Amino acid sequence: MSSARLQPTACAMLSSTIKHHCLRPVRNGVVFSTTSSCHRTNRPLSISMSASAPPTPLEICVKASLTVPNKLGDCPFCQRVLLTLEEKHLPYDLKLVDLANKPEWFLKINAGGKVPVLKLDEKWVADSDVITQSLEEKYPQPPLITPPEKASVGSKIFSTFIGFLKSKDPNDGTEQALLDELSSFNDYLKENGPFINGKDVSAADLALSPKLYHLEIALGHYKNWSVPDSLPFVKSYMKNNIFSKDSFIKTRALPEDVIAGWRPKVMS
Ligand SMILES: N[C@@H](CCC(=O)N[C@@H](CS)C(=O)NCC(=O)O)C(=O)O
Repeated sequence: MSSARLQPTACAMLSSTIKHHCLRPVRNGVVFSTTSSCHRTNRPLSISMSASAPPTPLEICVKASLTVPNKLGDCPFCQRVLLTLEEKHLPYDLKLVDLANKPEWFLKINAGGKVPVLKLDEKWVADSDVITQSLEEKYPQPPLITPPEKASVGSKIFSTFIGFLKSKDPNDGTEQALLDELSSFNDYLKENGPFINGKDVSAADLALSPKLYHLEIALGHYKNWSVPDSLPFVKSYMKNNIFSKDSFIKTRALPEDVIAGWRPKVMS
């Protein structure tokens, strides 16, 4: 176990409550501990905490970086939950888990051995679908609900991306399958954007956007491929609407980790 030293400079500009959270000590089995608000230097406390924010930061186990010690790793499901916490202005403590060598304390919390896992009401909750749903119920403000009829928009992009990424045969149709999904998404955004539910970000964007980030980095690296210019709404959604959001920048994985994370799948 190692610990990351937190820089108190940014924290010092926040309230004493937040400052206390920023300087929380590293605990048993926890590689790194920080809170959601540590990096925000210019937000008044009244905005950075929701009305019903928990009295102490929510504990969340996430994947650790494969390439840099004490850094958040490349799990899109973890980023989805972190984005939800950020968008709801909920403070949290990250527990970085080395998935190649899962510690005992983590397997005790979650025998399934997968991240993310979030502690809510003294219970550890697994699976990003369940976690984000539970957060919405417990902390409804600001609401991030995507209407059911829009909730599955773009939901086939990730599987078709993986199919193309793993493909060794350029003529097997996997690239076209991905292009078809991206093209439908482009048409959808053109009619309904800029976000999946219109003008505001919602849960469906927070589920899809980490996957698009993986797509961009992994296909760029392993296939020298990028989203074509013929899909301007998808390109703009990624670059201007999502990837440039504060919450996204703060919770994204390092590109080196995304590349390292997909390597076994590409090589298999
Ligand atoms: N359906 C789960 C998937 C989570 C998942 O696959 N997490 C991966 C990391 S990206 C994991 O923990 N893998 C470790 C393992 O399978 O042993 C969710 O949405 O949370």
